[in-house]
Formats: sequence, structure tokens, C-alpha cells
Amino acid sequence: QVSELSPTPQSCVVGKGTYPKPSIFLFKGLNETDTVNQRIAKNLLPVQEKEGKYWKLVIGEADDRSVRSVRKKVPQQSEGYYLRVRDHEIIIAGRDERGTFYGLQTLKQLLRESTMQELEITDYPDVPFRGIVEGYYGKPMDFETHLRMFGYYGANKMNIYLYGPKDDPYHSSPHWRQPYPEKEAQEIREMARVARNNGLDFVWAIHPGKDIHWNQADRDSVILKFESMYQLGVRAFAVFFDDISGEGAKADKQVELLNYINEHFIHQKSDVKPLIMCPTEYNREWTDPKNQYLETLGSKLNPDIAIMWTGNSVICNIQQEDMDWINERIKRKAFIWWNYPVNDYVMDHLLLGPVYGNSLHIADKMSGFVSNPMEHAEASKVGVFGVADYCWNMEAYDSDKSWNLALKQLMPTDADAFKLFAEHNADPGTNVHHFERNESVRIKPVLDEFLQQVLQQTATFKEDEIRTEFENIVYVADLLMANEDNPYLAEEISPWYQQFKTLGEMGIEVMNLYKAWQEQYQEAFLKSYRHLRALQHAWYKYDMTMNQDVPQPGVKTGSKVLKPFVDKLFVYLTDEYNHRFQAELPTTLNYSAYKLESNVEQLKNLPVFLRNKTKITVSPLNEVLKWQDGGQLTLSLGEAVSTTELRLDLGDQQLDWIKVEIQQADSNWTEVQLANLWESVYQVKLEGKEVTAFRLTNRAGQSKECRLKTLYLQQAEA
Ligand code: LOG
Repeated sequence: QVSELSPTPQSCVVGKGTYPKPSIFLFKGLNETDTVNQRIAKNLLPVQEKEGKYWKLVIGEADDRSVRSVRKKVPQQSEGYYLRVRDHEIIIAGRDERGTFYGLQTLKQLLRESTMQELEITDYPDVPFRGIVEGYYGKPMDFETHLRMFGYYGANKMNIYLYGPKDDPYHSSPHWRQPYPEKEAQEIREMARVARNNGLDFVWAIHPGKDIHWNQADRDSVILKFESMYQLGVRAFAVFFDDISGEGAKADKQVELLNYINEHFIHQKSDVKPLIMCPTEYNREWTDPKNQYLETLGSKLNPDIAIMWTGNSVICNIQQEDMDWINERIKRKAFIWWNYPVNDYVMDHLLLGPVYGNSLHIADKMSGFVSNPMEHAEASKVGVFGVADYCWNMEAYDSDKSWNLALKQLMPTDADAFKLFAEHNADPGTNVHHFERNESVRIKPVLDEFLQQVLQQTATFKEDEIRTEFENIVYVADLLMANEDNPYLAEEISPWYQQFKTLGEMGIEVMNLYKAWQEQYQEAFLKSYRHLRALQHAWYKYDMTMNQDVPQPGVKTGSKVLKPFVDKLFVYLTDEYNHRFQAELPTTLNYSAYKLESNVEQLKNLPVFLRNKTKITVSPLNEVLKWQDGGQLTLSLGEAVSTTELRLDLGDQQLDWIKVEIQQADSNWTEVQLANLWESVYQVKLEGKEVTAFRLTNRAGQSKECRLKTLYLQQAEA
């Protein structure tokens, strides 16, 4: 029972006594804690159940009279608490009010059980700031979702939430200088209030670096904006300089501004938390020793300003030596911005696997650790739960245990079903960050072995196990689609359930195909073949029509292990069949025939999609693109495609430095002309030309910094 507490307490000693769960509390010391804690305490038990013997609930902070008897047991660490359950008496003594708040959260979890266990918990967090940075590209969470999430973050003992969605125009350009319109302002006021009631520091971040001027007017702009946020009840602030280039990216200028804000705003208010900043070189891969960017921050930035850091690259796992490397440079403990489970670079995938990979021995090397979620708030709870557990008691963190608990809480009535789904929806697929997650871990060795046996034409053993896996997938997908535990979750991810079902059906059918092949039963083979073709078509259609309004459109599931297995087996068996019976059954899959090649580091692994069946689209890049002189991107189409236009937006209004060439059936390259449509949007008119490939080259004679916002080739209507 107690093993299900999360985050895992530092110490929990269970005694012998077991008691029926309390139905009435008699409070002691209630008015010695703060109003938030009072409200939580009063709501612990439903009001209607007022029958039976009462339990005494004693609450207070270390120095309060009410908890005098256990004063020495309260941990010294801030936000720590001591909780004791004995026969009909519960004591919660916090080191401070936040500590008491956490004691109450633990009690809430204990009250979910059917009985009360005698126990003593001594508990405190390892990492000082633990929480969320809503810092992704894409649709910011809506107002109600924010309020709901704050409850979840607080219940998992996170204590900080940074508001910085890239696509909020009042957080970043164009409107960072202006105050929010009335409606949004009132929403932020309410968000700050609800965050506080859930034990969270609500940090409002500004992202001014795209067009800031390093002068007094813009120093005032930042302070005025902060002041307007202060008026709305915001008491913590951050300045983000990520994903910018040019003038805004200069370390000494950033330092000057930040120290100024610190002195003239943060320090002027007695109730505002220390400032947090996100640097432009926020990961090691992007640091250029020549610039001495980090060293400048380290030596000149006021030591009470926290500096964020994503690790060795944008999305990665963090080890001890990585922490030492950055801390040495910035002369303080880095504040980790962990880009997981965010999926703004692979929006067709869900990241639902366990939280793992970071060292369990780095708690004392960081000042904070915050997770950047997916825009799917509910689905992100899987990752958030793990992060909260990891940050609280790092050395004791058990990623699988934590993951199981998270899944169970998210979908209590179908926890096993949800787990099977999550197992097969973990990896982001091919991506520019080279970030990978384990997927389909349980079944992968079985599939690998089976496939090998088939290919080597030796006896196969595990067909039943594999078939059962796919049958379970179909079964589970139906359960998930009907499940009503969490309507928000269903709203976010139901397209993936549907696609998961199709994948299960394909799996079953490919096993039928195998069986027919083995038994040399031609008619059955053809029947399975036709069904597989139909399922492949359904998959493709779904991928082409659902979730289209995002940078990486479509719906992918099981893309690391299951889908490749099904495809490989299908192609192999059909080829064999064709060979033996001189048949010509097509084996073409909906694999993209498009091939992107580049010698520009950041462009190498970019996914390419067909959007709405007509636009051959290169996935945009979130971060600043550094394109070296002569650097090239080539997209081959695999066949001649009749096209009407090529569209290009590199965030640059003067695109004279890009050479665009197309290749036609004669395989010669011809240069074509870019015409400006508006702002930084450019077009090449192709007027029905049959194109087999196109390429872009930087001919500036120097390296260029730009953004890859839009790049697609429009096909002519068939
Ligand atoms: C952005 C962030 C984005 C994330 C993942 C930081 C500091 N900035 O590449 O807004 O959600 O990566 O795509 C980032 O991570 N840029």
C-alpha cells in the first residue's frame, strides 16, 4: 500500500497497526498554518460521511505550539515535513507552509486506501525547484487546462510552473512590449492565483530577443510589462533568450539588461522570487568557445539570477560530468530545462514511455529541474509524474515503477490497456535531435527472433505469442476508445487509438499471411494479402487526414518496432509468393519515396511529409538554423511529379542568398527564380513542370543564420 506513494518519500517507516480509514477529523492547530493548507485539510474528507469515531488531525509548522511534541522530528530541509499516523491521530508538521502542504498531499494519497496504516514519514525534496516549463511551439494550453494541470503538478509536489509558450504573441514577438488584452489578463490573474493555491510559483516569462533594442526604451518596456504582470498577481519572472539570432543573442547586452531588471524591478519588490533566464546557447552542442558566451554570463550575471540549460544538446539525457561542465562555466548550479515529453518537433508521435536516462546522482548539482510537456496536457501527465518523482527523491527513483503508477492513476479502470498502448507509443521517430526512447521493449526480442527465423527459412516458434500481442492491441484499442475515465485524454489522443487498432489488425493479418504461406495455401494467402492492402490503405488515409494542422502532420503509432515488423514480414512473404507463383502482387508500402539529403548539420534528419495528399513538405525547424556557405539541401522525389509551385520561408525578407534548382526527368539541374510574395515568404512558379528533385544552396559566400519556417512543393491536382 505505502509503496504507492509518489513522489517516493525519503523515509517511511511502517508500524504494526492497521485501522479503518477515518471518516471525521477533529482539527488541532489548523489556524496556525496558512489558508491554503486550512482549505485542503477541511476538504480531506467528504462532508456527508459524518458518522463514526473521529480522528485527531494535528497540523502546523515546526515552531507552532500544535506540533511541539514532534518538533525535533521535522526535517531541516525547506519544504520538508514529518507525518505520523497512529491510532486515531495524525500529525503533520512542516518545516514551512510548503512542507505542511506536502504533508497534506501525502495524507491525501494515504486516504485513497481502504485502511490506515500506522507509520512515520520524514520527507523533503532533493531538487529545490521542480516543475514545468510550458515552453513549446504550438498551441498553448487553454485556460481551463492550465487550472486543471496546476492541481496535478502540486499534488505531485512540484513547486514551480514557468509560463512561456512560444506561440503566445504577448510572451514573445510581436507583442511582448504590450500588456495583455483584458480577457487574457484576467485569465493570467486567475492562473497565478490557482497556481499559488496548489503550491506553485507561477513564473511569467518574456521572450524579447527577436527584436529587442539594447536601449533605455526597451529596458523600460520589459520592466513596464513585468509591472503589468505584477499587478495581475504574478510574483516570479523569467527572461528567455532561446532560439534567437543576431543582435538579441549578445551575451554582454543580455547581461546588462538582466542585471538592470534585477536591480530596478526584482529587488525593488519585497515579494518577488529570484529572476530566471534561459540563455541563447542553452545546450553544449551550440556553444561556440570563441564567443565566450557562457563565460560572460558566468562572470557578469548577478549570482542570484538562475540560468537554464537543456544539457549536451536540445533534447538529451544528463549525466554528472555534463552538470560539472556547465556549472563550472556559469559559476552557479544550472537550472535544467528538460525537453521531455515535448513533441513539438514530432507532432505525429506521442511520447508516453517511462522517464529514464538522466543520472540519479545529480540532485545537488542543479538549482531546478523543469519538464517541457507536449501540447497534449493530459497525455503529458505520464512524463510529468515521472519527472516529479525523479526530482523529489532522485537516488530512489525507479523509472518503471513510477511509470506503472502514473498509467494506473491516469486510467484506473483500464490501466493494463493503457499500459500496452503506452509501451508501443514512446519513441519520437526520426528527428533532428537524434533523440530516442525505448519502445515495445517486452515484445521486441520475440519479434526480432521470429523475423530472423523467417528470413533464414528455419523453423519458427513464437507465432502464438506474436499473434496474441496483436490481438491484444485490437482488443485494447477498443477498450481505450470506449473508456470514460478521462474525457480530456480521449479528446487529445483518440486518433492514435484508432490507428493503434489498425496496426493490431495488420499484425494479425500478416501472421495469417505467414500461416498461409507455410501451409502453401494459396487462396488463404491471397485473401490475407487483400485484407492487408486494405488495412494499409486505411492506415495511410488516416495518416493523411487526421492531425493535419501541425508542423509534422499525421498519426503514427508503434513506429519503432511494431510497424516495421509488419511491413518487413509483408514484403518478404509477398516477394516469396511472387517468386514461387510467378505472380506480381505489389509490395509497395506507403513508405515515403522522398529522400532528403543535406550537408547542413541541422537539416540532415528532417522528416518529409505529404500534407493533404498534395504538398510535399519538409518539417519546419523550431530553432535557429545555421547554414554554412555552400551548404545544400536536396530533396529527391523518387519519380517525376507534376508541380505548380515551390514555397519557401526562411524568416528572411532578403532571400537573394539562396539558390534554388530543380531537376527534371533528363536529370539536368536548372536554376529557378524566387519571387517574394509577402514579408519573408517566397515562391517559385513551376506551372506544371515535371520535377524529380530540387535543391537549395547557400551562395552568400558566408554562413547564414535563418529559420526554416516553410518549405513545400505543391503537386498539380491529379
Ligand atoms: C526550444 C523550445 C522547444 C524545444 C523542443 C529550448 C530552450 N527552446 O529547439 O521552445 O519546445 O526546443 O523542440 C527548443 O528548448 N528549441
